[in-house]
Amino acid sequence: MNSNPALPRLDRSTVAAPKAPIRIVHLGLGAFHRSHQAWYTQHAGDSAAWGIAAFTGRRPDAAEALAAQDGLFTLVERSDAGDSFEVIGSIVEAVDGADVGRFAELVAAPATAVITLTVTEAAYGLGAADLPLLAAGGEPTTPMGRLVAGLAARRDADAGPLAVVSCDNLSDNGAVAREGVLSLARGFDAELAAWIEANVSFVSTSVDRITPRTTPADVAAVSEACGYRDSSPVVAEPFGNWILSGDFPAGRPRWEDAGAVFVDEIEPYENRKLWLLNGAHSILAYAGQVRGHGTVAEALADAVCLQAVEEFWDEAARHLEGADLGIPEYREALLERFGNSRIAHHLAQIAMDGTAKLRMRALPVLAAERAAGRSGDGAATMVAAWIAYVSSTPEIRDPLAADIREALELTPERRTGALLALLSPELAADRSLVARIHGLQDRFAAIVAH
Ligand code: CS2
Repeated sequence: MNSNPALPRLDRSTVAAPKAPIRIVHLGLGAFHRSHQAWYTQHAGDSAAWGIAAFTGRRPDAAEALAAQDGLFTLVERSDAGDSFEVIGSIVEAVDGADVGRFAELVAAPATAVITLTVTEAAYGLGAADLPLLAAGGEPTTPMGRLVAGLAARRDADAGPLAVVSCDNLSDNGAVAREGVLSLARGFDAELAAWIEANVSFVSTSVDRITPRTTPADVAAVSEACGYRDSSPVVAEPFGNWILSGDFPAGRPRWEDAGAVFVDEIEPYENRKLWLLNGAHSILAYAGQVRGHGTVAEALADAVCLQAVEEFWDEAARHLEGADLGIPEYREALLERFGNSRIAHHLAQIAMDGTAKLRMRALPVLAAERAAGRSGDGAATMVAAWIAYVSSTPEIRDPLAADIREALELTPERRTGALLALLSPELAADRSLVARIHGLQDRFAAIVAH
């Protein structure tokens, strides 16, 4: 233990309040939840009243490691100027997501007012796999299935309305969550679906904080600086942003004290974040790896990748009007955030689940540009970079990995059309667009020597 009062300790004496009562249930306990929603909850003025019970998605590991530390972990804010450390105590219970019984019990508790989700873009469409299990009264295995099981328990307990808050990078994520839940509920219990429609508020949010996966070096850095061993620290950039739109019928923490912004009309903010930040990330992830880079900062330092990003931003910016969005300043800030070379944000992490991500990040801009009679080459280049990447990478992690592998068996010309069809059958039917995207792949063919 350190004796320096400026440094935190990994115990609850560090985090002002004792354990808060559980009023938030989270699904998808990972690094981003901990650097974002857990941080905002800790910094809300009424944080003493809002504890989080966080459930993992696929594996128990993260819950076990965190539970062994009483839910506490160190948040390392990493900038060019150095690291700062804070112990976060807002997670008061960390549970294996497979424990659907505990999840349903907490969702059904009258004190629970909010369910937050970080389940990945791809997960919202995968709930149907749980339909037979739900219909037979079994334990669901997908995030949407588990959410529906939890809401069914709340209905049975007559515990009243609450808010479901999606924190995944999808446009109109509240509506997507609503559709994912309702389509599943309708499949086996029409009354449950009606109860959800009447009682559950689906809040849309735009979330932002660059949070790479924790590495052993991060664990060592915390132990060296703070003098204790934390198995589960999280490293994030200093910047954070949270924009929310929707109702909280059973209340919520005062997240605005921590800088969260509540708006009536979320779409312009959402598009700004999804297109400019996440879109650029995807270009860098695919083009950058094809050209031999490993991290965001390295790819950004390559003029070929940077130019592709700037071209896409120019296109996207034409469709980001209507609110005071400060696009030039936003772009400037992004270049600085991406250039933070002390944050090793690995391109391989961003590259995952490309089919789900590109639908949000490239296709709306591509469609809007083409509808305006322009080429859409900036957005098409993102798709071309993805095709170049999947064509040259042996192991693709994607919900449509099997279809991607099948398309890769085709001749290069037909392959482009088949891969584009996985993103949008409509765009794939446009033969001139397919030809154009095919040609754009050469842009990244040159592998830079390192
Ligand atoms: C990234 C995001 O992995 C990805 O797809 O683009 O996780 C990104 O880092 C966050 O949205 C930043 O807020």
